[in-house]
Amino acid sequence: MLLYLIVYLFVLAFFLFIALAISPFVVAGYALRQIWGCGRSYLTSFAQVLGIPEAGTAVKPPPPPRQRTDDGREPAFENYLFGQVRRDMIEALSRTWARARAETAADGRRIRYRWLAGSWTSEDLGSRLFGVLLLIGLAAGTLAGGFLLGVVALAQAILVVLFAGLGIVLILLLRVADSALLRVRSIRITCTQCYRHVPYPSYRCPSCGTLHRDVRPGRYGVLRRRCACGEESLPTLLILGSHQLAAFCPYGSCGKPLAAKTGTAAETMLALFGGSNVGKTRLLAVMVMALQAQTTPGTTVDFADRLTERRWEELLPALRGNQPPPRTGPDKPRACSLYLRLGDARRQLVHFFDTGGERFYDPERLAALEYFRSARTLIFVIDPFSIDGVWNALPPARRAEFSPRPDHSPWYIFQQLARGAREMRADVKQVRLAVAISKADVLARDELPAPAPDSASIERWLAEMEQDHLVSSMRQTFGQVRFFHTSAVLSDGGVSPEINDLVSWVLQAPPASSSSGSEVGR
Ligand SMILES: Nc1nc2c(ncn2[C@@H]2O[C@H](COP(=O)(O)OP(=O)(O)OP(=O)(O)O)[C@@H](O)[C@H]2O)c(=O)[nH]1
Ligand SMILES: [Mg+2]
Ligand SMILES: [Zn+2]
Ligand SMILES: [Zn+2]
Repeated sequence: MLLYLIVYLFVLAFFLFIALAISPFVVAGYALRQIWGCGRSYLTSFAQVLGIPEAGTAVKPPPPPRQRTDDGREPAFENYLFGQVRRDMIEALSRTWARARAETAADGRRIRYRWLAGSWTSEDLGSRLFGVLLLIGLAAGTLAGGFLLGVVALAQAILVVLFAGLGIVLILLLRVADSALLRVRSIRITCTQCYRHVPYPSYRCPSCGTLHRDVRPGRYGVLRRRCACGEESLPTLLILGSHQLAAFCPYGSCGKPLAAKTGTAAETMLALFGGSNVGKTRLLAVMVMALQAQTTPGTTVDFADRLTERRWEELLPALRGNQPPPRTGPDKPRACSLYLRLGDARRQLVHFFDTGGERFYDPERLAALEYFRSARTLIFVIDPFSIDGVWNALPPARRAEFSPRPDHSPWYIFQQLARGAREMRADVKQVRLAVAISKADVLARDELPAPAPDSASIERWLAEMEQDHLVSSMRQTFGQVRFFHTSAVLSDGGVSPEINDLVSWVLQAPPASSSSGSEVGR
């Protein structure tokens, strides 16, 4: 009897020992299975979110707006790192969570059904205990799996943040490099319609024509951005080639086209002023002709936009036939813009501003000509017939030919502008003034009082014509003043030499060599 008891106890101890010895393995084994399950859920969820293996399961990015919205969203897809990655991660984690929860609940149910259902009698005790071990394994595995998933997700998030940080650094570097390059090349873009400084042009998508207000690197892309139409990816900076796209003024109230290839050349603004009918438009036209006729090797002259080209085509017949050009309207003018490369000098974009003379009679309307804020050189055109000494020397019978005589004196116009310029800018002394006494050919032909062609003689002549107050006011107001006596009619189809001097001086270019008249004005 005692022997039986001893054997029984011994066997019991043995089985208990075995059970105790294997139970950690059972728990660990089941826990590992659960961890593996969690990992698999995570991987499949992530693959699904990215559209693997079936594209249909991917998380679609929200469609970008087709126009820029009021809150500043651009019609472009967000860069993956700055939008979609966050959505993908959140979606993958929530899908993993749902999947793991469902699988764990099913496993728990299966264990309870298979091993724990029914009574806890002594002969079922082994399987009941086994079921309990499995449940412990499931719980431990779920905890460990959850913890590991948390660690992985955190690592992933940190990686994304790191990459996004790297992206942001790259974005900043690119922007700085682009701005620095513009600065080094003295490129400052100005709208030729609203005259405001353009920090960066807006561009239209070449495929769908949608306007991208601000293409610079950012959340829509670092080097390029994808337009909302999906058809086109646009470069994000001038250094990356955005100058090949059609550029527009970024101000909502303007939005007019900018010159082609804006941002590739330094810009010079030249503004003409003077009363009506004094010869501003004609002078501007012959200046362009003089530029076109330059034969210095390497010189190129190109119209910078369609509008300038069209206006030139309209003006050309009147010029060639020495007919009066159409009166310039009183509206705020849009610049005539030319790309110039003069000899081996750097290519530059020159904007000429010419407005109808009556605009200068009224200080308020003059103040709207904000290009005087940024123009470095002004050209003041004086009609010699507005000077009494010349007009009175003209035989009365011939006066009708030159009527209407300008109704405002050069002094009046100059005072309007000088006051306006002083109000508009602090650095008037930095501004250079070219004074052009126009219609030199008429004075010569009619043997009227006329100056010798050099600047000093013209200045003296103006003093003789009782304009000394005008001359000294010019000298006091502006940093540099130079006088020209110009004829803006073509002789033998060519421009007269003093126009070349004027052009060289206003563009601060070396004296030009030009071809014979026959090539002019093409
Ligand atoms: N003979 C001669 N005529 C000139 C010269 N310059 C201008 N004209 C004539 O003067 C008139 C006025 O010239 P525009 O160039 O239209 O004058 P504007 O200053 O632009 O005039 P608005 O646009 O009305 O302000 C036209 O009949 C021109 O042909 C010149 O150098 N010689
Ligand atoms: Mg005009
Ligand atoms: Zn503008
Ligand atoms: Zn597009």
